[in-house]
Amino acid sequence: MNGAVSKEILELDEVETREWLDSLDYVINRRGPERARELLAQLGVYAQRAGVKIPFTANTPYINTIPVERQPVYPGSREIERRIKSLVRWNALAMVVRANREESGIGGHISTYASAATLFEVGFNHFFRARNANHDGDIVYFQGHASPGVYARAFLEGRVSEEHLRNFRRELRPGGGLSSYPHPWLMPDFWEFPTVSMGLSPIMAIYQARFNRYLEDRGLKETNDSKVWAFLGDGEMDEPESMGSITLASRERLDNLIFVINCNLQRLDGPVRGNGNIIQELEAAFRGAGWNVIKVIWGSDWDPLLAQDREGLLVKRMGEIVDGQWQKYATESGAYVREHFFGANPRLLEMVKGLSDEQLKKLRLGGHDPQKVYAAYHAAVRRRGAPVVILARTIKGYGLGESGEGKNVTHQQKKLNEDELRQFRARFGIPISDDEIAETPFYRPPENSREIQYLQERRQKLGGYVPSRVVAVESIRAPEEEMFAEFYEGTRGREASTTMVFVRLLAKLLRDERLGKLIVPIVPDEARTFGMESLFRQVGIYSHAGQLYEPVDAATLLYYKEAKNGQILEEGITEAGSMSSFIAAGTAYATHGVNTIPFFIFYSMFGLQRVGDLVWAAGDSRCHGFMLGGTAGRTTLPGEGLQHQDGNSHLLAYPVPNLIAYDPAFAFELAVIIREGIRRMYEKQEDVFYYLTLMNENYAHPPMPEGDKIKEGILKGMYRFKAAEDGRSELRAHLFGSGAILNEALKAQDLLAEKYGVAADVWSVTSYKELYHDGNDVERWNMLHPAEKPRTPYITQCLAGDDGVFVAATDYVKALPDSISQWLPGRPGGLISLGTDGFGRSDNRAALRDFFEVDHRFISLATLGESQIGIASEVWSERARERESGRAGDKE
Ligand SMILES: Cc1ncc(C[n+]2csc(CCOP(=O)(O)OP(=O)(O)O)c2C)c(N)n1
Ligand SMILES: [Mg+2]
Repeated sequence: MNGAVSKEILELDEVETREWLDSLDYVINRRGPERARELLAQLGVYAQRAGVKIPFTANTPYINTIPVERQPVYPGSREIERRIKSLVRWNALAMVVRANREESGIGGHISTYASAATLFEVGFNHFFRARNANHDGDIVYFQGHASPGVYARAFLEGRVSEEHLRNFRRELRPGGGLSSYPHPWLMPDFWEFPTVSMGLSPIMAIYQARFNRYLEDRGLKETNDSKVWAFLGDGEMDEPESMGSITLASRERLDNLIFVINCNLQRLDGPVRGNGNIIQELEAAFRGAGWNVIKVIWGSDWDPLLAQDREGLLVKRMGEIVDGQWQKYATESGAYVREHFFGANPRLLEMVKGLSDEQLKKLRLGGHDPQKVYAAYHAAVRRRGAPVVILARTIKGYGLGESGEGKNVTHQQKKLNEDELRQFRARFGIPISDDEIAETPFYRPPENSREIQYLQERRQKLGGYVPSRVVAVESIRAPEEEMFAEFYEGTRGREASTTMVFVRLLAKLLRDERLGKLIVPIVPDEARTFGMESLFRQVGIYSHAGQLYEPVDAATLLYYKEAKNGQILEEGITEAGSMSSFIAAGTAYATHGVNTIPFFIFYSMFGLQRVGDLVWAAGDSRCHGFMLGGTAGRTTLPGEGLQHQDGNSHLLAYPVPNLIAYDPAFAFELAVIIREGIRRMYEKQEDVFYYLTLMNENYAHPPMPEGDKIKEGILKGMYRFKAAEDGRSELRAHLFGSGAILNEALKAQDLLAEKYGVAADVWSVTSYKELYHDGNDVERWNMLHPAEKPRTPYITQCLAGDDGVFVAATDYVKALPDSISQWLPGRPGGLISLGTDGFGRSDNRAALRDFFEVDHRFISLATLGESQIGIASEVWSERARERESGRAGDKE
């Protein structure tokens, strides 16, 4: 009985559904889709009022966004492009297989490019424009693990030799090789952007697209027509950096930005979302964030089936399957797909009854169908008002058949046996004979072949080769010395922090006629912390929209001024985003031929420690510019405590090879360093960048000491700031101080002289890192030139002839001064280092310097202890009293 009723209801449902759909068809045909949309929206409101709960969904059905009828005609020769793509596939595979055959464990990836080939090739043949004299070109971030495909194409283009291919991942071989992944540092004429650390390329691409706008809005460069493409993995989207800034892109209406996410549903270990659906998940997130989403799920083979699917049964079935199951279908036979996918409903089975199992197995996915990919790119470059993300479904290891297609292990697949190679060759029609196959030779058709001619002609039409990194920029002269004169003179007794000095210097640079417009101040919501709010008014905060509101502080002098030609990038609370802007601005000399000079100022603890991998990418990118760690120093920043007090960043600067780090104490040091930085990076075009720490402790800044070696000393890492007054004393000491702690060394100098008759010289150590590298370079040279007169490290030269006690005090960890102790004259290892190892505390400066034992008393104590003269007891008894009263706490 029940069954009969439900059957009736089912029939009724069907009739009703058909009536509604017919009505909708009528509206679409007579009045167009716009009217249909209005009606649907009104229906939604009406239903909600009537108490019908409409579930929120940001998703569209699991089908292509662009319907067949809207596909543009494919402009090229599909047949030749397929041949070219097959050759790229073969050479990419061959380079990895050969590299691993020769050197097991050398690595490389086959399956990522195998899934991305069509996505790349359609771009290369039809979209990616190169930068040349007439056009700024497009900016393309290639998925790092797909590099073999990019190299293989460059081989066909004749830009990379066979020897290079043979030396993939063997860069140190004679003749050179190819770097594993995109690294501008290693291949500066080829790669533009390092992308292999997952998540960095999406965030860098977003801020790059925004920076293009900034250049345009500020009249520095016309970039409007150029697009930023980022090719990303679906697994990669789990990195917080990948999606963390997507609302910036939509808020800023970055319609110059296109993400192409290669949704092969797999990452390294297995499925990205075995029990879910990554494409639908990403669609919802990106649509919710205001992006245009174009899904490219099904290839043309599915079009006739979908055309028959009037009731939406097939679409419904497509939407039911989770990704782990899709992956299973991809590895199974056509019979399995028929039984398990179409078999869910007799009408679906009916739909495919004319297709053989073989045909079912070969139903192509959207990301492997040039027609579908072309349609998506064609739409993407034309969309206005919002960024576009293309979600392209592919199969990981496509074409590898039994040896890896869709398998969980495919990411790691690096070797193929002869049989597997033969199958691959046959599938893609590579003209390599059975005799040769075991050798896995590279294959490039003759220059006059249709393939090579077609490919060259396409690239010519698009302005040249991509990727290619071309530096075509005029160098700029460093600012004149006069500009810095006031800083060389000191503050004449007035107390100021190095942060205040820096802001004054920056304001002055911004006013400079020649350089001012090139300066890009970047700040993650800390401008007031650093006293930079005066710059808001002076140069404005960049906003593409201008200022659409009356600022609450409009009546004040320093109001919050946003402007379309504003200069400051006020990024909000995102050090990662700010660092990405820094990279975009600091590499604009290469990307755009514009010498922008970024000054990125941030809470120093949230710099190298927080976004260290982006700093590494900046180094690899040959980025120029100044990073400024504000509120630096573990004991100089009072009150803030454990999370904020930075005693680490200078140590973290050590490993970044081209990052030059300074911890300046005085205005003149800062000025000398910044001038030299501009000279080296923008006049000499050296590929280095700078990290300077700035403090918030106020003190008077002395004038620069007399002497022609002072500037050189500041830059090389140390100079004698104040010699002992009593040069005749037998008790000699050398106190090294840096940053704000230099003042403690100066106080100790007085204390030691007055109370204990010790004559101590005070040295300002502006950079342990510079000293360390100099020492190492010299040691290495000496090792390699045993027969020649040994060279002497700069620090040893500085201290030549000096003896006595050496004590270093720093607001950073002791490892910094320890790193140079081996080069002290006559006393290898004889340096006593005082530093701030351990977690910070919230208290005032005096208490913190006592707690970390870096103040003038401890500097004196260390000196005297070494000189076998004991005031130790005095300091210690004071300490003991405090301990008893419970103040001093634990000392890590
Ligand atoms: C930050 C970071 N973590 C881990 C890796 C190691 N890794 C390289 S590729 C990969 C999987 C990539 O999966 P997906 O993004 O889906 O790309 P696919 O190869 O599937 O196209 C992993 C984990 C990396 N390169 N970077
Ligand atoms: Mg993947």
